[in-house]
Amino acid sequence: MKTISLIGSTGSIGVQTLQVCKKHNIKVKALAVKRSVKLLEEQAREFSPEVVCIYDEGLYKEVRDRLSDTGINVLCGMEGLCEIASVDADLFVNSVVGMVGLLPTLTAIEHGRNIALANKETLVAGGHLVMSAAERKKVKIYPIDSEHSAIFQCLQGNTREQVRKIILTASGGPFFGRKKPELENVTPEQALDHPNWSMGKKITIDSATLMNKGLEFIEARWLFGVSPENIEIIVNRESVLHSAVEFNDFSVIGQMGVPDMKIPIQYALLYPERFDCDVKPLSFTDYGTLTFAKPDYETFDCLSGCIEAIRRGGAYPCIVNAVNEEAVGLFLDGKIPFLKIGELVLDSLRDFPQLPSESYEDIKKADISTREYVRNNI
Ligand code: MN3
Repeated sequence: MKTISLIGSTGSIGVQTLQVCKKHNIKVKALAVKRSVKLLEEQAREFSPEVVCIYDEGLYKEVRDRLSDTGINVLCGMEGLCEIASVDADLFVNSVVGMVGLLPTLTAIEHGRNIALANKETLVAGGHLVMSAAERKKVKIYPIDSEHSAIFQCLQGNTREQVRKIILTASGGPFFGRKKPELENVTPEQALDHPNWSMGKKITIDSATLMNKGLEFIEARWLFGVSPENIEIIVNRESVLHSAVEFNDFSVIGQMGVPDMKIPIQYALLYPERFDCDVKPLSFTDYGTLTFAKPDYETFDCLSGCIEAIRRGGAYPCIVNAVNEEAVGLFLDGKIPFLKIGELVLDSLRDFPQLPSESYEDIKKADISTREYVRNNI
């Protein structure tokens, strides 16, 4: 029986991961959540892991009391997350949101655990650290993000040397086709209304600003070892083509399916097997037409900011990510307008010198000083 440990189990990806585990009889050995005590208890009782972790240390006692009759070991904080990451399981599934996922990823690698990765900030902030550690420890990283799962699937049976370019698809988000003047008064409610995918709040805002595609661009650069010049972003409005690879002979292989995260989650969990999945089959004739377009780099500053950040390398991807995490929080709290998110991202590229990025401590420092910068600049 295959076993996993999972952090971020009450988020959108986490909940679907557990559904896939249930369907395919995968044993869940460990679970971690940020602060959803009630859901954690329900999941713990349903899946009977050996250990759970509540990231918010203030809720530790409550979780311990709720689970006192179960014999389940309860941990808390970053230390707890890292312990979950090192649990002896076939796969460590990282589906937390944000920079908080980086240290657990690095810890799992040090313990030789293969990883199913949904936490894109891990590769954005510390891609060079993660990939070199994974290579050293011979750890495999299976992408859960639908685009990267698509690319990973297209690469099966081919070598990296045969790849000419990666074609990363974007839905375009809820504001596709609009220009800056039409985005000035966007409210959190409007930005949270995504046409194709249902996701958590942070990633939904990131999809509206196209920051999400910028983060995925950086993620693709690290996961597949391609230079930024060899990644092209195209908009597929229907989110049916999930990404594609162009090979040396100009043959293009793409992966398609209905927009449902269960497919990439299941592929990462069961790789290389393909079994029945609880999604609708893709019907081309229901769609009739698939439309493609270039992204609007002038309007969506977050996207151009991310591409500039990975071209410069070093700590810049970490910096733009931290700016964005802070800015999204401020936008959701009604403290800054929508367009200010992208403005702050571009400002940070102008204002920050290159910072050291050789170690986790360097990255953490860059992350902290960037967050301070955002708070001082609004
Ligand atoms: Mn994606």
